[in-house]
Amino acid sequence: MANSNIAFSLFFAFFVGHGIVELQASHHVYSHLQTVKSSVSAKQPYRTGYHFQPPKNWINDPNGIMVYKGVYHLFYQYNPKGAVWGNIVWAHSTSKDLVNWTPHEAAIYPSQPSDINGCWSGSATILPGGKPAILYTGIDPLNRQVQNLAIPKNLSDPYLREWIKSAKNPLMQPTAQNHINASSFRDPTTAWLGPDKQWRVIVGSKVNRQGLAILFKSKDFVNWVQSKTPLDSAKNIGMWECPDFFPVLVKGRNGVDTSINGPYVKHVLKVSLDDTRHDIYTIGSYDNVKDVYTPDKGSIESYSSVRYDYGKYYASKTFFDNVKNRRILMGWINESSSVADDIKKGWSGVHAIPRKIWLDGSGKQLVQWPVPEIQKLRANHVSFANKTLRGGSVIEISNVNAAQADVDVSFEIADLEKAEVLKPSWTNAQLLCSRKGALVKGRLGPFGLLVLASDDLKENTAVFFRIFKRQNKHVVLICSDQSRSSLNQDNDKTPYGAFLDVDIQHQKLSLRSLIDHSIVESFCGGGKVCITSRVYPTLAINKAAHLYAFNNGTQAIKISKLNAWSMKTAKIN
Ligand code: DQQ
Repeated sequence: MANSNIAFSLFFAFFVGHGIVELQASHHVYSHLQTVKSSVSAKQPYRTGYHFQPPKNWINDPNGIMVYKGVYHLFYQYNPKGAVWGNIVWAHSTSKDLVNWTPHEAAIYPSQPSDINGCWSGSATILPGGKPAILYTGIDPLNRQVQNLAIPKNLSDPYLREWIKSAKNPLMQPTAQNHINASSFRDPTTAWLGPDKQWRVIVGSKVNRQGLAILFKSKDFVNWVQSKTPLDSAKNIGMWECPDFFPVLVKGRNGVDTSINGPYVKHVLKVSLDDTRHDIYTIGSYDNVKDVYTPDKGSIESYSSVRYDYGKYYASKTFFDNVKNRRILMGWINESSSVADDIKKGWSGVHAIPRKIWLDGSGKQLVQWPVPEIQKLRANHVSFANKTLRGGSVIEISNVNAAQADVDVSFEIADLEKAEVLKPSWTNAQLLCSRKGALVKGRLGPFGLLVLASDDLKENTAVFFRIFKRQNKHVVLICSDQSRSSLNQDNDKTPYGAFLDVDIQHQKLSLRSLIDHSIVESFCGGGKVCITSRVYPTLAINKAAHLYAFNNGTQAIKISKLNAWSMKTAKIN
């Protein structure tokens, strides 16, 4: 069966010393499939044209992303031997534009006792003098999770092809004294400098069901001392994987270096929840003298916290791009297909398009937008404006390659009074999208796009809005309904959804979707809500894929503007 949204953590228990150490991998572990050789045909319909993926095999988290001497570096969790998780190394690709990527040899792979059973996720920090350093999780001979350091062998190589590991590894490890859970201690962040000139880093962890961001401090980046209290924690939420902690400007869209603090920034703590496989975040203030992070009122870590993406998107990471003064977010998009299908196609996992990220004017959420470099792939521009979509209508957007496209559309609603009433119990957006899919008629909506659609519409992924009213306010629901995305029943086709905080009395409703054969990455309300769907059409592939705008509500709505482009194929390894 398909992967479900809830990850099943696997536990291996075995005896070490006097006690039992419980070893945990957050990924599905299929030991017998970890070294099954893959062969991938270039003609496969689900290979992406411009979303990052290696030629074959399994990939997951982006790691250690940075810009060095004008070159962007992407490392990522990779199984060189098969299409399921296992045998994990840090694969490495570089780029001058975040669009086209050149592969290199794996940068970090098991080679010393402190990582002999795997090189798991971690981050890069740029040390004074512009020297990069990588902290990553190693799995040691006892299968304990420990933290290691690697530095470039040759700083004059902009491609940073070779890395040396510290002879002092591991630098942070679970001991009988610190009570750190040896099977839940991983994914160090980019480190930041405090006013006392000491480095700080957090590592994800848990104790029972409490998620933790354990804080360590160091004067020299080698000797690390655990702080008495974690930087943050939350009860009943499970393991915090891949934490990310960074400042954002209160005003403006530029990014700032991770060590910056002051009244003009807020801090963001993102954690990847192993329980739900969602990347959630809080926004708050960070006192770097006392090392206390306080999430703002109403910004709390829970299963229903704000998310970077309400679809398939996990283990993300940001970095500060000091060349263009922006903070960039990169994330992993897992498959929604069965393991048998993944093995058959010989690969698994892709990365989302790098997104610029900044704080919304409300201060309550982040905004994300595809980096502008991606626009260089645009070709065959199709555009129209002021087109009325009557209730029940579907119009084709032709002359674009609908399997590999960038579509940007905005809608206007003439009479908001016609909105249906939102029932008080309708608080779960995803559930509402499941109940009210694209075929369920409403008044104001569903309207939006039908992407990766077959000409008979038997297959399509519907990305659409519905507008409700509650008391005197309007509520906008956005759904990515993949329930009809494929005739193959083995895929996870649960619809995704979120509420969009937008003032539709005064603003148009915008939707941009990056369509790439088996990915629909959507940015709604100018990037306030993102939803990524992973779909596997059987009819709507390559030239047989179509793109439509539709309105299945009773009320007419207007497309105020639509721009669509075919996307050229990027060099993605
Ligand atoms: N993936 C890595 C871990 C991390 C998890 C292992 C998140 O370090 O916690 O491949 O997807």
